[in-house]
Amino acid sequence: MALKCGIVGLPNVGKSTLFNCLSSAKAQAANFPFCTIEPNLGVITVPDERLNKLAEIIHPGRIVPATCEIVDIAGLVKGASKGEGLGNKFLGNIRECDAIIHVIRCFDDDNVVREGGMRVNPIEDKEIIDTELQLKDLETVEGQITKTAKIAAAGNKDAKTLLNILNAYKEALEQGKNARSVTFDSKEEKQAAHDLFLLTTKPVLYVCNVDENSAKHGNEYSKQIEAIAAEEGAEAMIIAAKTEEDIASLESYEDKKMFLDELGLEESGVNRLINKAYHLLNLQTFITAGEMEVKAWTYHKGWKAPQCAGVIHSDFEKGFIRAEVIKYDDYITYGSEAKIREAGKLSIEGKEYEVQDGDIMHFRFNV
Ligand SMILES: Nc1nc2c(ncn2[C@@H]2O[C@H](COP(=O)(O)OP(=O)(O)O)[C@@H](O)[C@H]2O)c(=O)[nH]1
Ligand SMILES: [Mg+2]
Repeated sequence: MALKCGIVGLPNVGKSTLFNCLSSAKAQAANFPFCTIEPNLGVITVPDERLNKLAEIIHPGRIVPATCEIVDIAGLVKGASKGEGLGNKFLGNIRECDAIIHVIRCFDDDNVVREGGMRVNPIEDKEIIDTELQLKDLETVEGQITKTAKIAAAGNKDAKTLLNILNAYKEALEQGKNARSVTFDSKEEKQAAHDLFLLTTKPVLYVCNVDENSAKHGNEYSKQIEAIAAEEGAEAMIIAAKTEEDIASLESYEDKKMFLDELGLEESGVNRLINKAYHLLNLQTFITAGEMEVKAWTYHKGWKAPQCAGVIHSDFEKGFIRAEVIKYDDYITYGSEAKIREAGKLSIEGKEYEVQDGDIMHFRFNV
């Protein structure tokens, strides 16, 4: 279940700079090098200190972190939904993503032109992008309404449910709201809504790209975005992309650390961003640990043991018998599986066990 995030935003806001600084994160995660699949598509590892700590105890053959695909989606400009700029090419790119990283310019720099040559205006920038995505969704929704209305009129129950969903979305989109502002209660409605693959239902993370001096606390521009994100119930974060790009290009860990310290940051923006994306998507990590490898697996918060077993292999889910679970903290405290067993800290869990972030899992199954 590789997570895929798409970076969107107006031209010259720092999308490619952010993409580059994510890609230079390869130095931090040398065991799974960043690879550029296409010029605008890269795979990065999800930073997770726990894997390294476990490896210090277990000395496995290798460490396998979770990965995340990042796409730098260019071409979104005013009028894009009607074919301006690169036109609709970007839409397919966004549709394939699990989450949207919306980069917004929150820095002044006369050398970097803003569209139309106007003053920096983050709220307006955000609205331009939101509007293009909403218009595209409105087009999709209206098309579906025409089709669905006929089937619903013939008495089809599923079509009636879908029609209600579509009308709710239409109303919100016409008011300039994102489709994600509409929520549904039942499982059936949620599924039907998801199957529409609308652009503005995808979870979004607003990234305020600030100047170096604002790297820690942000600035007036980023405060505006944070306020509006809070209203929407969306997440926002501050990053100084250009500075982070410089940091990421440094060779040694010590140099990076020093640079971050100077900025008053504890963690690089890349790490914060990936962790935010995980949080946004309700994703968590369980770990398998053995002599061969210590490996991170991604699952959805709330999943039970058999479903998580299925992430490793479908046979594990089908033939699930039980799971042996060790808490990460216990592993670190006791320092070996034998000692954990002795202390009675290894628990045997059944089908109903809800896996917790950081659980070290061993599945028993038969096929
Ligand atoms: N001063 C300043 N310039 C930046 C910052 N981020 C990006 N830039 C510059 O803005 C220009 C456009 O950035 P780019 O990442 O290519 O934008 P994109 O069109 O959104 O991909 C480049 O010259 C960057 O060096 C920043 O935080 N501060
Ligand atoms: Mg670019």
